[in-house]
Amino acid sequence: MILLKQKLAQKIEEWRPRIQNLNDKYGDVVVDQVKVSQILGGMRGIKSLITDISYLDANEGIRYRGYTLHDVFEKLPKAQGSEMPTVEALLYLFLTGDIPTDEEVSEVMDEFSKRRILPKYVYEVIDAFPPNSHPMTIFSTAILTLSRESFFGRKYKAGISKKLYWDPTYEDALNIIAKLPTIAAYIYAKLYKNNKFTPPNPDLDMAGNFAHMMGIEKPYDDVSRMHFIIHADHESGNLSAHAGHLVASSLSDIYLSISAMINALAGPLHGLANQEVLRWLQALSEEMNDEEPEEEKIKQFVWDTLNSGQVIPGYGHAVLRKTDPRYTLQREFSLKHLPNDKLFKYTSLLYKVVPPILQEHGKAKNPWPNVDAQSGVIQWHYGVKEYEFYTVLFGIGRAIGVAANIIWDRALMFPIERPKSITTKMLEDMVKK
Ligand code: CMX
Repeated sequence: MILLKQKLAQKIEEWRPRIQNLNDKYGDVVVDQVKVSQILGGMRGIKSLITDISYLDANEGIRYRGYTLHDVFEKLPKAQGSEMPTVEALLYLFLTGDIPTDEEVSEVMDEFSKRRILPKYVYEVIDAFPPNSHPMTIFSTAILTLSRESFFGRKYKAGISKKLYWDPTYEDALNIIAKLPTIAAYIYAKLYKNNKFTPPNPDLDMAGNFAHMMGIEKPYDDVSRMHFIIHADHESGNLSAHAGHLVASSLSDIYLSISAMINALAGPLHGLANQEVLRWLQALSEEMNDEEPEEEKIKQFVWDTLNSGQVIPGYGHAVLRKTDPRYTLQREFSLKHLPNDKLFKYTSLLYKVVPPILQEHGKAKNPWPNVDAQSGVIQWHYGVKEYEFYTVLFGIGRAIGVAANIIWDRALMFPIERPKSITTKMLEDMVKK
């Protein structure tokens, strides 16, 4: 057993009595009240989920295991010859709450290397898709196809104690995370590169290997590390994480759960916003005749979008009330590596003009940019211009957090999720009282 799994097993044993104690002694303590507006408003803000892997503060942004994103990038061990930490180090942090040593990271890298091979039928399923299919549909299906490999599924059928559910789930989780970059790079090659697929290199870390399979030179390996790390988790209530958690709560295997998570991410109000940002930026750039951005013309374009009843993609958030630190990190990277990129200049000017316009427009509770306002511009700069593919990249990152959460859900033996619904008439009667 590798150090990561040993430490995880030990942490699980330490954690279980805390949950047991809360349940046994304080099960009737009221934590939150629910307003009518929250029932009608997508359950916004109701405190009803638990995770120790990340926490989102409306003003500060996301923390992973108590660390801000800046801390995460500073403290996690870096990939060899790289500015960025490895995804393997992040997974270690997610599962154990501890910053790993180089040796601990290298063990996880070896594990990923061993688990990376894709069965032939997955390539065949991807090949069977018609060429105009959306990459997120192919991605979700390819993951789903792997359900037949589930170790948890086999153990469950054979009969396994509930206390041990987390163990085969951990095996499934590492198996699927290790395979995602190969699935994604193969989809990219099939859809956009005439099937010219570069096979994986077993010596590279997960994100470095993804850059290698995409056939893109440095610093795209660091772009990939940064991208997967910042997208990895955003609490349990965000749509994709919640979808993954919900499906897994029925003891569906991790392939079924991660595929569901990918489907949730594929909507334009969530992960697909990164594709929408690029589509919108292209329309903006065309309107400007591809010239240097001009403030007044950009303002007009933003107003035209709003006046036609559309949202400004990449702006606003259900929880955040300040600029998303994931946006800031990518902006800092862009200022260092692509300051003269034309689309980056558009993005920078939008950062100046959009928030005051959204404030004047008066609807969005948060006028500031989110992660999606900047991620696609970096991909475009390094040659990934097929923007329909961008949400697949988000999906690889988000799978790391969702899988880690599912392992812990099983370790803490959380039950099947089942909130209560009521009828409109019941709600009307309640407010009359
Ligand atoms: N442009 C225009 N209007 C916006 C807006 C934006 N960027 N963001 C919010 N609004 C509008 C909403 O559509 C809503 O209008 P209605 O009252 O007519 O329905 C109103 O402002 C209030 O919305 P809110 O409470 O501020 O935001 P929500 O929690 O309902 O929604 C989000 C959050 C992200 C869906 C929304 O801000 C949005 O649509 N943004 C653009 C899409 C986007 O960037 N999504 C990615 C988010 C990050 C991610 O998950 O990847």
